[in-house]
Amino acid sequence: MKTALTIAGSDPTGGAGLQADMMMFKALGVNGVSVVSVITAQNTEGVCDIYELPAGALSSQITTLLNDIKPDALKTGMLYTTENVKIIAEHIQSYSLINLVIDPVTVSSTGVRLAGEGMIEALKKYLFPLSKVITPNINEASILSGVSICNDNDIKEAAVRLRDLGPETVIITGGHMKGNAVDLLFEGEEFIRIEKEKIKGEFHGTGCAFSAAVTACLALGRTIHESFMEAKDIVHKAIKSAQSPGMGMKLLNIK
Ligand code: PXL
Repeated sequence: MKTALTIAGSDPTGGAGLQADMMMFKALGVNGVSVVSVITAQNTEGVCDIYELPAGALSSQITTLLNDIKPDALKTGMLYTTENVKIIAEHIQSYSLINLVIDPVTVSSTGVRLAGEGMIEALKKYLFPLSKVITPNINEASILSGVSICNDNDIKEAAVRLRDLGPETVIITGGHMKGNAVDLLFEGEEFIRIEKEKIKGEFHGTGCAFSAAVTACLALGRTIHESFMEAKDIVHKAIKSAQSPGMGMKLLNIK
């Protein structure tokens, strides 16, 4: 069985973060392993508190796990601190990990900042050059590239700029744009675009689910194009059958 690793924040609702990633790995038939990078206190109405881990806790979790299990692919989610970014980059290099998917989490669905001081710059400098794919949404792509995104051409411009920072592939997910949900994949030559009808509602964890699905597919040995299509499809289905366990946003029904 193939193994995928997530290094991400804990979300007690299970709608996002490492809990959602593990569900997606399972749904795609991949053995999931997880390392927690930061702890959030939240419910479906929003993020209340963010707690950093004690010094050494991230590094210890990664080395202990990797001394035993070598993942076929891995993803990063909410990392929050510059220090976390640097630790992860060091371990990816020292353990020669491949198939790194970066979900550059910066803001929650309810608008709370999920990136501490300097984290975004560190992500670009230390992790992007090691990655196979980065999967920003429109807001994240705009923050990371400096391009203010209003139309399809702006998305392409952002993708080109982001790829110049080192990732092999850039996938910008467009579910947060007005109109249909348009996702764009850029590997350096042509732009590949998938458009799907947008489903009405406020959903939590779509970015986590998408990047986890891409990671699982890469672990299974699929190409980046196949992973993109399959991830888009499974997330679309999970959004269509989303549930409301609480009083706030809907959570995806990953299966
Ligand atoms: O959806 C982004 C995200 C990722 N990871 C964690 C989160 C959130 C949003 O709230 O809490 C842990």
